[in-house]
Amino acid sequence: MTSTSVHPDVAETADAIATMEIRGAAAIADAAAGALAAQARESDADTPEALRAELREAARVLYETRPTAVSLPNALRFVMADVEGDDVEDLRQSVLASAESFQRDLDQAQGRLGEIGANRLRDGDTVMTHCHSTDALSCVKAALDQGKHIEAIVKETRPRKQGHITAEQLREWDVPVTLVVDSAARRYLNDVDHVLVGADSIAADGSVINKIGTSGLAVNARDRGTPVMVAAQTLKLHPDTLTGHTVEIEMRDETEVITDEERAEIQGDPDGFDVVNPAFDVTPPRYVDAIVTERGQFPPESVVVLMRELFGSETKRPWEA
Ligand code: RUB
Repeated sequence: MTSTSVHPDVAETADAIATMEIRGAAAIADAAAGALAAQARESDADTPEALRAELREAARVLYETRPTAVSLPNALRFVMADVEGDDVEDLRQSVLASAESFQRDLDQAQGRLGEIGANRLRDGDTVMTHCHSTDALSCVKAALDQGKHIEAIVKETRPRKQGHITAEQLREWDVPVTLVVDSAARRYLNDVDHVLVGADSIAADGSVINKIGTSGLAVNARDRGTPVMVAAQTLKLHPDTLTGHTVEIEMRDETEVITDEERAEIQGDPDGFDVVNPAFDVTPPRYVDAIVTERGQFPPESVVVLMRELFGSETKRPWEA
């Protein structure tokens, strides 16, 4: 079976994830679960085996879109973990129920995480954010709902400027926002009470993989004595790191950094330069004060315990035959 045999909704979702129309680890997980449900709902497979093969192929197409956010393979694992059915209709219903329950849990986990994270934020605090994380913003929202006044210094987050999405969301909630370019962050760290970021993946040693620039921000924050809080649902725990695997850092196209005209000029120059565009970086656990999940707040070094409890020692790869 080729990728063209997946349902158009799956192909569309995969394309939207790859091009970052759908972006952010939680949104990617939600979309992947929805796409598996679409494959099951719309399939005209006539045997459970045929439907399983289609689902595997759909999962593979989704899996191959972006490599760093573990929420994507974790979503595929969760949705396909216990699906069963002796006939096509039973199997279809099982996938639909599983995807729905995953999406519901995702939403509830973010709500719970927000309430826990909000306990770290005091009335009158200012947070500094990086990129756009719905998990991080759920902490601010819960603090606002508790009646706290929160302000934000929002890093623009080059090259794709996802900080603007954060700024817009916070303004919608009437949070006073100051937008700064990334290189201005250190200058304003003394004015903030917390650095608040999300995560695409968390490794077994407590390292946090998040949007490029997070690690520099965390190192600067440690230097200034500003606590770094990472808001990340347990879906962001990367089970493969339990067995020594590292998290792949996505390298994106140089066109996110320089224009075609700029590239054309460089190409005419024999001493022209290369452009690299890593989308994420790794913040070692010693720069992180707390990882806030829906299961509570953890020092980064102890997430390994939670990871073992939730994933065990063996992880499945349902996108493989
Ligand atoms: C987004 C990013 C976010 C995490 C967490 O990167 O790094 O901080 O994904 O987001 P990109 P959330 O824009 O490249 O996907 O908390 O919403 O899951």
